[in-house]
Amino acid sequence: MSEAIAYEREGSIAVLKAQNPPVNALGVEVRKGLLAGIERAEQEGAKAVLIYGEGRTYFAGADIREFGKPPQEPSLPDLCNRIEASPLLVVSSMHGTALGGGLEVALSSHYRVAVPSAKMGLPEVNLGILPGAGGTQRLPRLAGTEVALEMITSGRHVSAAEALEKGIVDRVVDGDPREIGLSYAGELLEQGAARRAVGEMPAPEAVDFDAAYAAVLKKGRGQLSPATAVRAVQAAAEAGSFEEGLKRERALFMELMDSDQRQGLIHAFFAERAVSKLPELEGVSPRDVASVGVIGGGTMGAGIATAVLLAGLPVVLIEMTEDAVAAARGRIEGNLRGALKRGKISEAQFAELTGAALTVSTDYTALAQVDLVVEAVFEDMDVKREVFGKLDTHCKPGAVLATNTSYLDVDEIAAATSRPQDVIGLHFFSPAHVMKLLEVVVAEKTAPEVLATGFALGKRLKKVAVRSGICDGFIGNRIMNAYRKAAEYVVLDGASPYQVDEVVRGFGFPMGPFEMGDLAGLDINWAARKRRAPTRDPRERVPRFYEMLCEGGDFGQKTGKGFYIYEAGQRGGVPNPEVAELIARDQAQQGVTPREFSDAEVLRRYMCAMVNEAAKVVGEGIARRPLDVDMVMLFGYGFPRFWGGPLKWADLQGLDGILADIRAYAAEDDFFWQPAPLLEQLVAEGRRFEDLNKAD
Ligand code: T1G
Repeated sequence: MSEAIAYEREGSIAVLKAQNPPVNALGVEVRKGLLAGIERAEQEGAKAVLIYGEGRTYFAGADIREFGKPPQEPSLPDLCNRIEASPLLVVSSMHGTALGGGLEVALSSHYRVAVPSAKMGLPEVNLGILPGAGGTQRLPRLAGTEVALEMITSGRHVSAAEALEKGIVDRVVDGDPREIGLSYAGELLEQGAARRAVGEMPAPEAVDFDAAYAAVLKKGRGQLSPATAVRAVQAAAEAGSFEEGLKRERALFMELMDSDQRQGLIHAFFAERAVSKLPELEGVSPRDVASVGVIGGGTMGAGIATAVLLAGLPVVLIEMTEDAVAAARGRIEGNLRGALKRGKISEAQFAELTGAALTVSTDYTALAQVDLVVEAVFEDMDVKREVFGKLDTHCKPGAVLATNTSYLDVDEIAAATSRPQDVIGLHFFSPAHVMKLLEVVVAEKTAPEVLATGFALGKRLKKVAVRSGICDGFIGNRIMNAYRKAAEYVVLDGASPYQVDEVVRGFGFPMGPFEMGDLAGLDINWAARKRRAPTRDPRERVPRFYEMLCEGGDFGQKTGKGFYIYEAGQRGGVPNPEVAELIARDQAQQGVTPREFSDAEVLRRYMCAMVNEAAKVVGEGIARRPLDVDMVMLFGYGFPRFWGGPLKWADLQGLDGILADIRAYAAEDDFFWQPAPLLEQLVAEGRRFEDLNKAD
């Protein structure tokens, strides 16, 4: 018997206990152990088999780390079929998260019991695949086609109560998984209950699978796995037999397993968990944070305060005037009312969070006891340095002083205090109580435990915290400026901004750069462009149609007009015809002869600019690893998760092709298109960004 599965006998019941921490993933040793356990129980004349997991959970799925490696027997589909075919009564007792192959093992069991806190689901689509061990054939037989389609295409984890109501589990009982499993199996034996093989149940009802496929494909914005999973469930209803359905499931599973999107999504799964693992934080304990101060109650300050309150920490927010105090409290209450409406908090919690947990004041002495402060005032160096001077005066020794600046030099801000070692950048993204990304910006003198405190707060706020060094725009905004420039250059040279937006949406982004500009407010970027103008390199091409639009007072959605025109009550905008005139005037003034751009070339230039700047950010050590950039772009800039991020995408495309294109573009503009030294090095050494992720 393998170590991963322990075999015990409780009377006529053989007990197979999974012991493969942390999540009892169904790796080869677990599979071997389960198969050997079933066979031994049959040989020993047991009457029933109980399968359960030791530790925090029942099987949380196949072992994702085995993907892409040579397959090892027994395969999970074969194991599930073997469990189902056993002449003994097989009972699964579930706790924690019974997911993917884990739920498939339970579905191949003859009876299922779960503790009330258990969650279960088939989330394989989130990894770019589909349930490949019978889940697409057994779940619809047990719960019906519609339920199976919804659970499999969404990857949603359902509660034990919902699973009971849908017939996925037979019983929900509180207690220890082993004990409730044994008593249920014992009861079934006493009743002489028959084996119930889900695979032998009638085929599920057919539905309009083409309509389901089209709807799921549209919702996926280019992700293939959910739509492909519809075809697998369709086979359950239409393949004519369970075995034929399994064959169809297998073929579709292998198709997705060989896809780039599978690689992108698996990369995202592990990268999301790796970003907070930094060598410099090993053995470093964060400072305790039991209360947080926020300076500034505008959209960002109020969003940050809301995120902190929702994480269960009291907030002291400071504003300049009583009117501003009232406005800030209003914004926070508005955010929390939204959470109440979405059922995230109860009425009682709303009262608590807007009551005792929240102090809004003009008096900095109210910050005397807080453990960490986040400054979120106007993006101006003098204003920020003045605030940090006050924080230095009023905050207790050891308090962490954080700035939410999105561009300014954190070292210069820290120098406004007597304790630069306690200063760090915590760059939230708007709306701060919704967006998952948090750039943790390390200044020259930031102490290791202050960095650790930034990451600990990020975890407490359920953010994806990514370490960033200091440069203009840190990781995300710096890269965004590059691909936004590339977008403006193709427009100046002849493409339409609406073609660019459509192409970028087609790639999987929720919005194109010009739509995004209109949403964020064109005046924000205009201010940054004006700030940079005095120090801009004269060799840099500068499209002026953007400025022309802003000079006309058109800032996008907030003024009802920008690159698009927004009618009140209408979702989205329609192209603003004045924009074409501004572009034509800009082309004439700059002596540009416009030309046609194919969608493919528009996308290639956009992505090459993103990858090139990202490679510079990694090469300069601003981002520690390529995966850090990928996570910033996924969680802060809408980069489609199924590509894994710009540098994973680049690896999948082939770096030599990307470098060759950048060099070709440099023939037109060798200032913007300067190949990143890291990209040239990797191509020269025949390596990929992935190799640098592993190096750390
Ligand atoms: N395989 C390998 N490692 C896994 C794993 C898995 N399935 N699930 C988690 N881990 C690791 C994870 O990397 C981390 O490692 C540690 O466990 C704790 O995880 C045929 C083929 C279970 C809800 O998609 O959703 O079955 O970072 O930090 O927040 O149909 O992990 O500590 O080194 O996430 O409490 C389907 C994936 C697989 C579930 C726990 N299953 N896992 O969340 O902890 S495909 C899934 C999760 C499949 C079959 C197909 C979550 C969790 P480390 P964690 P958590």
